[in-house]
Amino acid sequence: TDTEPAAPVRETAEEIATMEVRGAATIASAAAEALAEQAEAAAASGETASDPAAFRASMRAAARTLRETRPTAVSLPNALRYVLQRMEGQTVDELRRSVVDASDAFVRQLDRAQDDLGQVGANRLADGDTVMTHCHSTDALACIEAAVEQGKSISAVVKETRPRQQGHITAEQLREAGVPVTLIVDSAARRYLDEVDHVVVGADSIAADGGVINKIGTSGLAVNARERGVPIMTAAQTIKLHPETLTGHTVEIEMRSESEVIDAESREQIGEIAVENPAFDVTPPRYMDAIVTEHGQFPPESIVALMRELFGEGAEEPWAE
Ligand code: RUB
Repeated sequence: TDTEPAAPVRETAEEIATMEVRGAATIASAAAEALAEQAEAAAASGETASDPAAFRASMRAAARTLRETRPTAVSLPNALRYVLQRMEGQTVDELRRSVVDASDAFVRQLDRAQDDLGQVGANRLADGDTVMTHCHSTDALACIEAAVEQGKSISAVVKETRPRQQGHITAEQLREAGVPVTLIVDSAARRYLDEVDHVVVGADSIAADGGVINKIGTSGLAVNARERGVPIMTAAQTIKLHPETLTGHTVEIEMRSESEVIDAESREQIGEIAVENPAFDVTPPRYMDAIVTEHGQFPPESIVALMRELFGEGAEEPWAE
């Protein structure tokens, strides 16, 4: 059909769904880039090339395809909203230009925000500190890498992060940044908290009450860190702020396949059991010391003011049919 998204959009959607492209910020920039590719393809093909309404419809359809890939990281709909709200023009060429420009601006802004929040997060870390990480977050890594660039010597205890082992990516990138890394299984985290000065995690979404939605296991880590007196920060640029939570909506937690938890043979042998695989959890604001953004650091309870300022006009869905 004429609203079937172009091949690059379908490929990006597939890569997000299969987690070849993963992490909230990376998903957001891939989605924005896919919309630019859709605009180029639609401006060059068939009915959409000469019909502004058909072009707009094809952009909305592409955004819906991208939106449906994974539910939890709000950076994805925030990216789609950013680009589609800036789509304007009378002709297809004007529309195409506006989408490509908005996509470029979004990706530039994302990179700049990550650099800026890295500086803020780095100021929380002192020379000689050991940090503990969970999952793989480019925003969290930006803080640690900025601290290293400031000349601070930082070591890391990296949780492997079952079931997908994103900790391996974190371990490799920290090693490349010159940070000595100790990799541990998730269940060893509490034992190692005694040797740690800060816990640094990322976020997929931040709710209006300051709740931090991040990789499953973050909330347990936060509770343990509090009990041990270790400060925990979440590094999250403001595209992680979830506008719908301003009006009482909750953040959907993605449930992934049981095959990530147990192989078919073991499951068969155990017999009739249930297996569940939630990909994210919610850390209540009282267990989080600071949310580090490109606008500075905030106590979780005060993040709602920033959310109102940046997303106050609400969460419209410009991709709706
Ligand atoms: C990734 C994850 C990351 C956040 C933040 O989960 O929980 O901590 O997305 O990442 P998954 P970033 O691997 O399931 O996508 O700071 O890079 O946006």
